[in-house]
Amino acid sequence: MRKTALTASVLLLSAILSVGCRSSAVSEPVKTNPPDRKTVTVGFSQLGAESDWRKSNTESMLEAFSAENGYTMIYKNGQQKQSNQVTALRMFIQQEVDYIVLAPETETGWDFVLREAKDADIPVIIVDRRVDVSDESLYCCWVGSDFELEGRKMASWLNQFVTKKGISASDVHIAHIQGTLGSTAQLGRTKGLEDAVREFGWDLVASESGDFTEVRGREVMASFLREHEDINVVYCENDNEAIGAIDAIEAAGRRVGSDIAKGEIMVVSFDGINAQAMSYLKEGKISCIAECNPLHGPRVQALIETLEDGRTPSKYNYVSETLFSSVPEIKSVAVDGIAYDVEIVE
Ligand code: GYE
Repeated sequence: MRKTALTASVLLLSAILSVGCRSSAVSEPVKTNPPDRKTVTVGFSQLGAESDWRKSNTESMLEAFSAENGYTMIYKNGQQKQSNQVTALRMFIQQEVDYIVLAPETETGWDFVLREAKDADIPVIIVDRRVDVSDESLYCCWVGSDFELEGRKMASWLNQFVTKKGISASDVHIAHIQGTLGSTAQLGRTKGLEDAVREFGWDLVASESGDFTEVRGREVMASFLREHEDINVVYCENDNEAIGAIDAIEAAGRRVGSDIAKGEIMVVSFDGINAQAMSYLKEGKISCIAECNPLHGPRVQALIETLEDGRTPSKYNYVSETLFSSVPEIKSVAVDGIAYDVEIVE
């Protein structure tokens, strides 16, 4: 049993968990002054350190949950293994932390350990990717990106691009470097592309996971190039994969860029946090990047502050994001009748 001092928060939690699912777009969090209350202990299970996005995300979390802001953070890096994350969560439960924050690698396999956290009356906040559990009350709330929307925005951009250039759909030969299979970011971005392939009739030449890393991006692209001569677009599910893919394309003696008609291979990707990827974007080596914002520390902090104040946060909290491109002609994309601006980077 947890200490009596936590009874109030236990009652509060039951109230929170009984509230149905709501969703909202989160506005940018405002930095708050250290709250006038006891130090709150947070156990944070990060999935790994596979990409620049992940590194920024971890830094943002560590900065938000500082002693100065009234927190003790216990941080655990799962090293890309779900079993490590499950062990971390069990350790947090044993330590009777006030909150657990979980950035899960893949969506499935969380029911048991989240049930253990619920039985111990510890609220769990999911950040970035989602969990697929049979009982949504096993976690309190989630904050992150709409990955399918990111993919659909990218597909809409690509459709406008090829249409404007007069390239017919059957001449669009796409190589697809996926993220970690079964992660929400992969599932959403892959769905965005595959739906568009069906809708527009593009040629999806090959798909394989690059695990969101530069090394795998390079390997996967090199093998795609050995097997397929006609690739003219590479859809990378993050910037690290794109950097690796560009290396492989150049090592094979091909040029990257948006001039498909002249034999260039066009690279598009996701994130927009890696400095090298942003300079590749300016140089035209990457043609379009769908932004994915990793700075969730203050957002998770705001959710915990809401709970500490005895209020109920929205269950699903989406971050708004843009598209960055070095191709000046496309100024906005439309998904489900909603227009999204493209930020032209020069
Ligand atoms: O896009 C990628 C990272 O889940 C949004 O994971 C995250 C993704 C991000 O490794 O770079």
